[in-house]
Amino acid sequence: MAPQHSDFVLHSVTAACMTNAELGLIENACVVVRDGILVWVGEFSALPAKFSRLPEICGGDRLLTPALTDCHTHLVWAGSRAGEFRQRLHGASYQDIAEAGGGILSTVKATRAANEDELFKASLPRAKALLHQGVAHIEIKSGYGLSLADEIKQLRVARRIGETLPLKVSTTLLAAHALPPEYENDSDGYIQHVCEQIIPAAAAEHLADAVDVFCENIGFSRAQAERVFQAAQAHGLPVKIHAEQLSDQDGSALMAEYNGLSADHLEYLSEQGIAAMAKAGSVAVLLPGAFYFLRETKLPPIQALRNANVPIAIATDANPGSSPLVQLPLMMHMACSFFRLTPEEAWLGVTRNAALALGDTQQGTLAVGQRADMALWNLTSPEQICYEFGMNPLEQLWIGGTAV
Ligand code: DI6
Ligand code: FE
Repeated sequence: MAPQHSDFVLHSVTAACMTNAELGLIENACVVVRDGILVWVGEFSALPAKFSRLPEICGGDRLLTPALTDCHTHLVWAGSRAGEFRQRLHGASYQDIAEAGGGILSTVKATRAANEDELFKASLPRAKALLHQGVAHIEIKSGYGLSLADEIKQLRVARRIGETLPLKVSTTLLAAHALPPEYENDSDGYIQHVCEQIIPAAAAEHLADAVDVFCENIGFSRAQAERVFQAAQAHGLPVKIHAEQLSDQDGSALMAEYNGLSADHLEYLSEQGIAAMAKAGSVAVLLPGAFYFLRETKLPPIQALRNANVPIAIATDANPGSSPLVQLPLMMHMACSFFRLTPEEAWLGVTRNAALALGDTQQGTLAVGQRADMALWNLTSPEQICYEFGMNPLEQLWIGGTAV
């Protein structure tokens, strides 16, 4: 069924178009939507007469922005790790828990045990929560299946979320997230399985829009990540990387060599990694929720990223182990308070730069030709969303010109 959109003029808004570092603000602005696309953006007083017969919507002098994008989530999973959180607060270490079969592998066990419907039912509310905050585009990674059938199952559930809700879902194959028990002491054997079986299967079924690797001393090595990238490239899939989260493995520079979309986390990113990312035009995705939940103290190199003009995005990293949350505006607040991003950087990080991190050039700004994914906020100024948290200031969301 073709989506129903109406053509309309939305006026009496302050538009933050995200077209420059000052957010491209236009007072007394007006946008025109036709067939789900923005066909005019500017001051209401300059609206061409040819649009004057379209139905009008009054924005009540509210703030209008592009809809938000959450460009890094692992929101399809089963089970709960709340018990592990409790154990940690009673003195157990992360290591004790992992050795007792907990940690990522406990989520893998629960995710494998769930059938597709159960997994869908457990995950849908997380995506809905983001939608209700003004998010129109979500990336969802696999990585809790770690077998051919279970990775495919996770990706199918991610696609189904995109078919069920009005938002757009980009899927990422993260089979190289952790070592499954079947391959204990044989990480090269597992990487071979990922490259020769899982990536080709996901590509053949069009279930993955990108491929990701957890490159870390507790994950996979740089050399193993490169093998995964080569397989991804052979199947025409763009790459991204979880890198420099706990240590510097030079994973970001490797991703840049493969012209990847983004490197994510980045607390331990080096000057060399930053230079490589700048040259490739890749996005630096910051995940303040994981920084907070893991009680990390090392800050990502924000000023060096700024100096090198690397685009910065912000995402939730929604996952049961290191960032159990689905609140993108809260991540804007944390990016400002922990990382000292400016409110302008935080806004660009969940709109234009987040879309860029997903290779989506049709969304992320208010400009002619862009998809009419827009959010109207009960805010008097853009920085308010970074300052005050806990309220939901969303007044209205449109996705592809359709009110949601
Ligand atoms: N980095 C993380 O912080 C999460 N995954 C990753 O690659 C942790 C995922 C989990 O603990 O379930
Ligand atoms: Fe992650």
